[in-house]
Amino acid sequence: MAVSLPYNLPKNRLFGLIPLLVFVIIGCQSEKMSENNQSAIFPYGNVPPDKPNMPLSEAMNRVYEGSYTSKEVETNELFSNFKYTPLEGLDYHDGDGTISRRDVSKVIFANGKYYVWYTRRETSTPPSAKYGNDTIPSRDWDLAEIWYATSEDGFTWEEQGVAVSRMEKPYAGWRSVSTPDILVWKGKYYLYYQAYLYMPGGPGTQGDDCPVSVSWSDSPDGPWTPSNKIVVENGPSGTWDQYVIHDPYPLIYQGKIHLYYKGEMGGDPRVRAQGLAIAEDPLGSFEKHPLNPVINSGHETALFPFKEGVAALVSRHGLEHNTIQYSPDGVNFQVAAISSLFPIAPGAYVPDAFEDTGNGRGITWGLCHFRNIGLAEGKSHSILARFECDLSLDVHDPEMKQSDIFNHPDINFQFGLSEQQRRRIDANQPVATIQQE
Ligand code: AAL
Repeated sequence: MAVSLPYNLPKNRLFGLIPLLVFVIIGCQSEKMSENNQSAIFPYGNVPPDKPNMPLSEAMNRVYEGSYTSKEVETNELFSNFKYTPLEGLDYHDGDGTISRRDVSKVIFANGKYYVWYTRRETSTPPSAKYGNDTIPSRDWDLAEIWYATSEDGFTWEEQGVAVSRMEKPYAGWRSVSTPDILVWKGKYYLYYQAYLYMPGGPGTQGDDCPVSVSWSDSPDGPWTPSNKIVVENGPSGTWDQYVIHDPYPLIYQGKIHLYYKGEMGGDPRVRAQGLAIAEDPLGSFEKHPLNPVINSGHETALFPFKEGVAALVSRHGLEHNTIQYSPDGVNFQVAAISSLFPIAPGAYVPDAFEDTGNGRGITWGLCHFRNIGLAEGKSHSILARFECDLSLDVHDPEMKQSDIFNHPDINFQFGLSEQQRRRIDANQPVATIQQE
């Protein structure tokens, strides 16, 4: 509002103008305030592509300044829900707990078919943490071997036999070999795995300490030559990965072998995080990244090249469980999406896992496991399944981008209150004392 004052008026007449001036000043201010109010209200419609020129809440600021790859979940290339299909072709002795398959590797395509490697336990009894001995497995992955299966369509799988057997004593892996993952490097195949030595009662009962070893072959069908070498060492005493190096997961990135792994930082319940070790030779030496841990959460973490960086499915544990993360450099990960019903121990089909193109295309399916099946009846074992997702730059599947998933109420009721919780509520105790199991 433009105002011009009558400068040539006598002083006494100026006093008479004061009410007018007050009116004009208030008018100016309220006009200014109403301009601000209008621009301070966030607009209706799709989230504006450009950051609005107005004060934003922290939440709305994150949409623009945060680590999401898109401003809406439906167009976020690193958001997906997950869909599951049972596999055809694998036998489980009617689920009596004497045969178990779990912890698949990445899926690769070779010789016109898909290949996957996994932990396979076939024992005369199901696992028993209490009675584990030379023939009774203490855990589902005790007294196990690494087997493989092939498939033409990824739904029906034919088990081909053992790839890596338990090692001769005293080599690491004589007690059990488990949790493999595959690397293809300069025309040769390398299987990395957890190689268990002796542990009173067997693996898993007093921590789960197992060095990472590797076997190699000229063909995905073997035969596999064990290196009988520990390629990723536990950290020195007092450091975060001093006891546990699990789930070795190799990718080729920036010309080098990037092997991600899970370590356990201690705590009760244990804090899991992911580390990175880099090598130029598949048999080592692997150098741990100085910024380890590079992911602060997760359990069996699947990673894949994405755009110029690396993406990760981070599930099960930690502050950032059930997130999909992205790092532009393979090291500095940030949350790119939050999802639910994550595959457990996913081994994705990662077509460009070893291509090092600098333009990773993402993933659309893989295998995973369901564990503790039959536990209540003393028949504990794991089974493999297939998952689908759309974390690919080349696929656009709107059904995979729905975030509002409706489960049957039975699924929620399965996660009902424990007896202890119910007693607490009935007794109207104001503060919960929940013991970790
Ligand atoms: C898994 C993996 C490792 C653990 C155990 C077997 O799912 O994290 O392999 O040692 O559980």
